[in-house]
Amino acid sequence: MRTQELAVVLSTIILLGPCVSNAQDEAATKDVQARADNDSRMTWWREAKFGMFVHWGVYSVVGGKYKGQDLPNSAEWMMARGKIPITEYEKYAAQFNPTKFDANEFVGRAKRAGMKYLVITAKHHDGFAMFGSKCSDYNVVDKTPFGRDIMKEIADACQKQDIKFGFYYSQAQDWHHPGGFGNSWDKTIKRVSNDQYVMDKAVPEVTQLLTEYGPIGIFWWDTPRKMSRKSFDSLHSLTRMQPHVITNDRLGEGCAGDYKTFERHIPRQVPVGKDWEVCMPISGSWGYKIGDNDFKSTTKLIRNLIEIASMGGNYLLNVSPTGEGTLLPAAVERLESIGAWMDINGESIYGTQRSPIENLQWGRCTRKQHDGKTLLYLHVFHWPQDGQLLVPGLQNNIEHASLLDGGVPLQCNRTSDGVTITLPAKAPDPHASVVVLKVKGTLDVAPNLPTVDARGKVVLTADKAYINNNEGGANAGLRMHNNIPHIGYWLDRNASVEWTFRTRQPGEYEVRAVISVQKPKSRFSIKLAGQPLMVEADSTGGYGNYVEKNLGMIRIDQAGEHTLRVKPDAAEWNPINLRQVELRFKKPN
Ligand code: H79
Repeated sequence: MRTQELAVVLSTIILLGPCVSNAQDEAATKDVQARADNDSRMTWWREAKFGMFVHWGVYSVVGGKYKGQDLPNSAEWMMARGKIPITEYEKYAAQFNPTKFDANEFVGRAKRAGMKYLVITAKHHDGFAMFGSKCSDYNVVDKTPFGRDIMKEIADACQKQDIKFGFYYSQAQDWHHPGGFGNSWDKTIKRVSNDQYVMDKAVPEVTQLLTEYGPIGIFWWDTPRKMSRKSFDSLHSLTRMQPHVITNDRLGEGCAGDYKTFERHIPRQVPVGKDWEVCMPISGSWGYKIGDNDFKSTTKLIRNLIEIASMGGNYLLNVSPTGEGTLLPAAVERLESIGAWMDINGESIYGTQRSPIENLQWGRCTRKQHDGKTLLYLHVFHWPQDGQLLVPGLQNNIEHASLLDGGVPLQCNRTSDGVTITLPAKAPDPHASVVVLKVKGTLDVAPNLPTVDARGKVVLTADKAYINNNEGGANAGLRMHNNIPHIGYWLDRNASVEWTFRTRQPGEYEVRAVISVQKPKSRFSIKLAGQPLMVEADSTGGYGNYVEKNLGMIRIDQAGEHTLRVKPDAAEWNPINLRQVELRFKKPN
């Protein structure tokens, strides 16, 4: 390798972190500089907490209706759901004329709602570019009567209003290009390779988006597919053009990006020590869909934001402009109401961290460290009838307690159960009322991690597992059988499952699992601190037949936090159902 090439590879590893091979990945993780880069890149994002997602495209013209008929599911998928031929779908572009669109007004709505960033569909799976693409005339400037570069207008408006700006880009699926993934219905396509598509369209478009639209805060890839290594690498290296751009985890398999993406749902378990974001439509569909009245209530939206913040994540809330370029009143009203709540209570969201105080009966808690003190924001959803609010398990001295709205001081008492705060009779806010506690020192509450007990045992149950699974759909998920949770429907051999736990006892542990296997056998690995334990499990006689199995021994070198991961062996995987993994201490090292 020539020195110049080596330099490029090295700088790629340092700037982009963990998307290369495993060995390089680990090298990058060890690299303090790389971590510092990630931290400096992520600072604004961690502070921001709340962003606007926008799905807008030519599907918005007909609001998901094809030949006057409703199609099921999200409107931006209508081309696939309706098996609409390319030539027919192109006609929507000819009708796209959102004359009521005003970028400044639009961005202003995000700003007033308290959102700090905006991510918009530059190109969705349908392949239509919402910007003046230079490599394909299938774009808003060349193919619509509107003829304006919408991405440019929104990018500029964001810059002006101090909103961080990001692109959504469907890099693998493209139902219009003959080399894009996903279009199986239009038989008139004369296929070319996917590499060809990436080279001819995705790479030039992404390059353009990263060079002609000012500073880009986020590049939001979607739906990774099996593209070639070469294509993957060429797309991956592009984000280097803007070293501060943050990426999500959906460029391709094994590419963690800067943060994890959860779609539509708030996860029950979140990864420890990683950044993550929940994206969710404000109604049922991502793209504007006629008749979609499935708007979440303002209370629900505010509580979602709080719940996500209390677990350490960001909330990317999607809105759906119509073919006219405006939002429905139902969306506008909700954004306004969220904004009104944020004006008063934003301090309890922005820049907060995951709170170790979990499983509260009355609501959620977020946390901030400040000047050697801890601020706890207690978000009360269910106002106590007796006026007594218990923060269970909190053992610190409280310096000050007050309502965030208006600053009314509150009395609080420490008891053996925790801290009890005396509240006024009536909740100040119908959605969530915030009590601020100023606590001396750092918190005396440990986060709720499973821990190896005095007998040397820890049981990691399915409901406590964090499931690595980007896309929902036909992947591993939490299910129930006989009222016992298991990870099942594990069709995706790239999906893995992990638990972070704690131990004070280094040593050799026996690994046991409660599983069921349908097919003759299945192979997977148990990985903890670098040394995988390969497991071959024979059929247990069906998915309904669970057995407890001894899977072998594994070594833990030091006390502290560890992550155990169960990962399919790609070559010999057959879906298993997994109820739990158990570790039993056998002997010291
Ligand atoms: O852009 C939004 C979705 O269109 C996109 N990601 C978010 C942010 C997305 N693409 N694929 N998926 C999400 C997951 C796949 C869902 C599917 Fe289906 C289930 C594809 C086919 C069945 C839902 C139902 C979508 C179309 C029909």
